[in-house]
Amino acid sequence: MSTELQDSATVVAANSDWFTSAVVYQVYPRSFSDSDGDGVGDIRGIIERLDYLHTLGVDVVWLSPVYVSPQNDNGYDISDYRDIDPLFGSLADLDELIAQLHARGMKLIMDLVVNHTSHEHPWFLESRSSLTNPKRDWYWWRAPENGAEPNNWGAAFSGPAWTLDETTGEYYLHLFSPQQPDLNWENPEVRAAVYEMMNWWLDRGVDGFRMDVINYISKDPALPDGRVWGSNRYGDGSAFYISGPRIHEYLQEMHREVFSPRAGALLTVGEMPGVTVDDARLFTDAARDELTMVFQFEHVGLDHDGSKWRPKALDLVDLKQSLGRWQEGLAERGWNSLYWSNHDQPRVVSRFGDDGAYRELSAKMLAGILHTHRGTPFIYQGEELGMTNMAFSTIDEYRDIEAINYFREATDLLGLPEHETLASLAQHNRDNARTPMQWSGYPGAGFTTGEPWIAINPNSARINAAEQVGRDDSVFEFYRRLIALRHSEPIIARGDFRMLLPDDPRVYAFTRSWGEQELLVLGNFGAEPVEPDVDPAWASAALLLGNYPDHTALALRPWELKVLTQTRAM
Ligand code: TEU
Repeated sequence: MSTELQDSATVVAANSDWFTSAVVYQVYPRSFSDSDGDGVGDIRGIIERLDYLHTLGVDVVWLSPVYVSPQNDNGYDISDYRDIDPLFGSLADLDELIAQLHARGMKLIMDLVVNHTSHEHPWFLESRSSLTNPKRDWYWWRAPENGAEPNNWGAAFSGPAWTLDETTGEYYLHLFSPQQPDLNWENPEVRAAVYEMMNWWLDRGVDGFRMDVINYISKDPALPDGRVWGSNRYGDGSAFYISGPRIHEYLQEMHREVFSPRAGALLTVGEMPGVTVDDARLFTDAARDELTMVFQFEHVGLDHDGSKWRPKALDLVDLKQSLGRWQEGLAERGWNSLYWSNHDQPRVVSRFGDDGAYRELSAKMLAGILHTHRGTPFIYQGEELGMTNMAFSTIDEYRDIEAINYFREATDLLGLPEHETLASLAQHNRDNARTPMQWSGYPGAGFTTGEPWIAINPNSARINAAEQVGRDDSVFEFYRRLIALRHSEPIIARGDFRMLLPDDPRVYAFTRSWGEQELLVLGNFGAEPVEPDVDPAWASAALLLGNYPDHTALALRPWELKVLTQTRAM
């Protein structure tokens, strides 16, 4: 391990606003690295790859769920919060992962899934057993309304948000699948049990949490019908559970009970679909003692029409308008997270870039744009290699409950032709992100020696870590440079942000400023050369970072990124 890198990570961790200059890397364990040849990634596999992450330079690892789970939603359905699924290893492996990360100056944040549990969690088994069980009220149970569901809400993974349980003749609420019953946070015993479990993990040495759909935990107890959009079968209940009535109270309570004794050192990231800028400011204003930052979803909702299964082309003007508003909204108070990718989103180079002829250039341009915004950047495994979407040709190749349920619903219930349904799944399905990490060009991609749980992208022969680490102009080395810049340049971590050219459909342009220093960031979102309409005085500025080997004043070549720097006379 290079001491230079370790020192920079240690310095980062010593300050209370350390997260402003930190970069987080998300590991989706199932697809990261398989140490025992069963075709599924595991914790020992992650441990074997820590030098890779250290070389990249990331400060924090976010680990998607490794808890005991029937794996209906790949671990986002937990049946034991205090143990590791044997598929991934053991608690001893996790302890070693923590120790090995800490030894390299990195932190670990665990995925916390407490809006719901698995239907196999003992809490739910007890709750469903009788109307009078002491844990009955730990979940949302309601008697049938006129012999049917208590309200019209639909579930995220198709069908209604309610399932009838024969044991007691009542329905339980599940915003995702029937295997993911929602916990009732109105009940103080539920909250206490969750806080106790969180403290147990922090005592074990983890450094914080990425908190799954945490803005769904407070629901309007009246559970009113939701609006039915277009020709949808079900109502949209989100108005009654997104950032619901008691959400800030719950998070402040969690802060008191769990975070406050170690607040400055922890990283707490709330995943919050549908969160508004104004709410995000409240959630992340340090003075309010709630969370460090939130994941918002606005910018990843711009390239489809309501449903993610109805893709449309991204309009760059919309992207700038959206991200620019978040930059502005959290400039004075609060803090942004920055991401293009995660385990629920398509691969960014296939989505907003060009995964053909310009794959490397566009992957670097997208990375450069994101990482020079103000906020904490998140990298999803394989993004640093410019990994692409996967072309699945039949439904049998899919593994994701969301895609499989949608396919069944569309073909069986709605009668859509299979080829049309497969076509609508292609762009935004979550398995795009979940094909195995491409470590090498060998069979198994260096991910496994066995049969992988999901197909490996055939382009692993060409796109892989072994080919990129150490090759100066690779996507990997570009990410490495971006991370180092965030560590060394306060202007990138904390400088003011100002969006330029809001109406330009092809150029993404903004400035950052910090004292006398100013940066101009320019990105060409296309293959046509373009002359950006910015102050010509920038033509003489120095190039801090670019994705072409040479520098040609202000004109932008296909998918070109330039980060220019100059010092202003004050
Ligand atoms: O995702 C919540 C979420 O709202 C989405 O990103 C979700 O994948 C999308 O609505 C589906 O179209 C979180 C997790 O990240 C996801 O993997 C889980 O499936 C989900 O919660 C349930 O725990």
